[in-house]
Amino acid sequence: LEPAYGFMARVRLPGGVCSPSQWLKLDTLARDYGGGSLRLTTRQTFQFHGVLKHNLRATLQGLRDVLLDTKAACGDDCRGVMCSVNPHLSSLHAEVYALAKRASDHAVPKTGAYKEIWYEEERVAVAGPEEPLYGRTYMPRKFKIGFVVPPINDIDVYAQDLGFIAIIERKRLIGFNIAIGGGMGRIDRNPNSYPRLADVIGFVSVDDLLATIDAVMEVQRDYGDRSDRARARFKYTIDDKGLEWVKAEIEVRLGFELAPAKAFDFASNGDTLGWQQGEDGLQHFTLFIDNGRIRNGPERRLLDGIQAIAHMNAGEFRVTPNQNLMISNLTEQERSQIEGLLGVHGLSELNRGSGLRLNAIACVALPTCGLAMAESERYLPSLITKIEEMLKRHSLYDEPITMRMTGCPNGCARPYICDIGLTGRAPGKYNLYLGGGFHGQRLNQLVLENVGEAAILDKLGGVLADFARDRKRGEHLGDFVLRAGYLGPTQDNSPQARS
Ligand code: SRM
Ligand code: SF4
Repeated sequence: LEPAYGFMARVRLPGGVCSPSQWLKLDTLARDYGGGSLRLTTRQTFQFHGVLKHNLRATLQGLRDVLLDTKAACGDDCRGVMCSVNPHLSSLHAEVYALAKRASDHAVPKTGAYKEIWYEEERVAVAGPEEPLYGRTYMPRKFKIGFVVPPINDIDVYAQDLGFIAIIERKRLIGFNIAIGGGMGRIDRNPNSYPRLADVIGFVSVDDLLATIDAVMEVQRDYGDRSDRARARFKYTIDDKGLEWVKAEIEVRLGFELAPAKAFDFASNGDTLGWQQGEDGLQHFTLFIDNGRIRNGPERRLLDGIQAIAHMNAGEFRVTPNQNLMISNLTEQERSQIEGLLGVHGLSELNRGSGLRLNAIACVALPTCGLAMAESERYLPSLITKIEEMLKRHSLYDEPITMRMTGCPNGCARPYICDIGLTGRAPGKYNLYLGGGFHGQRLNQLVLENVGEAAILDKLGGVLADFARDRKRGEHLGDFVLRAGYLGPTQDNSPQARS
């Protein structure tokens, strides 16, 4: 007799887009095999937790039935490709999304092993190498690609191994600035590991997109450190070899020099909640989902409510990089119907939190993550309730403040690029980081190490009081903290920060 092994299954969903019928299948699989819970992730996809080993095939075959799979959702390969969800620029978003999907299909491993194992299909002989990009050894470690459409840096492009920043001229997509070497993971008290923001190294036209992906991934494939897993991410290859060296190597493989990067501007990295109208007149609704967890609870039946909306078979579902859900491309009539369903299921009030809560995200952590050292998803909402009391006192309740919590320093909720970052050290103990850039352009810095809730609230209480009193008009908390001199010399060990 074997123990009842439970697994996490993560879906591959480029850009976070799925149809209502795909949603209904995901909903059914969550109810049948995932303990009635669907988890939206920070890379715009779904996770099922606690899938028993004997249900894994049925789960993956269920996904196959609606043209979804879990390929490259984990592993040393190109992970889920992210894409901005800006509904105002409907046609541009559609164009960039189509390219993100192409990029994902291009970079996904081609092995037939997945079909043999999970779909029980016969092995098929292939002409030529089975994995032209990955070879026999794949990448040294995971590799993450994302596409962003300014001005909203919702995907946190500076946290990607390879980020593409859409450049729009006269309302046309002309190409992408390339950002390389972002990453969050660090190991506490190990100066050899650090979060790093991606560097923008140039511009490529749309036609050169796939070749650029190949060239950048090949450089990391060939030069990434395979002897030390902790140093195997692309950010370290860049710092070890030098940015100029890596750029030159990419250009050699491309066969041309990259054009200089073009100007662009970001304004935020959060989601705009509620209804928005796209340039094509269609309606889009973004619903706040607390830390991405969708299930039926005593307070509200979230899974049932969204299932009812999916049954309308209208529009499209989009998982946002902030673990929220957008239902997009709706007519006025569909909007009214959805408003009715949101009301019936008590979902409209989800979007009515403080500016802090609506801009907060937490990683899964306990009880399912084997690497967690402290609570995150289950703890952040109650911590926010306590901070909200201070926000009310200082008339900051509606102020958009980005806060991100993780149960360990790996950084799955990208906690090093927000106003208030907390990373778990031990049960009930966290590192507190402040001073990050509101649109993901600057890393925050360590201000308290390995402390409990009382110390966190005490520190934040002082900072928020000063912020309310002394901030400049429109100034974000991270910028204020930096200007007001709360931060000492940078604690960030990356050569980027030291320079
Ligand atoms: Fe992550 C490992 C959850 C986004 C950095 N991450 C894990 C594992 C699989 C734990 C494990 O290896 O045993 C977690 C599963 C927990 C669970 O119970 O479900 C996990 N990561 C998540 C998710 C679900 C967090 C969330 O609450 O949404 C995100 C799923 C993304 C997806 O759909 O693919 C998630 N992880 C990220 C991000 C954010 C991003 O990519 O934008 C990062 C930081 C960016 C980066 O990669 O640098 C991230 N996860 C890590 C790391 C540290 C990597 C490193 O370079 O050191 C690990 C640990 C590892 O790889 O060894 C990790
Ligand atoms: Fe697990 Fe750490 Fe990632 Fe949170 S940050 S999901 S605790 S690996």
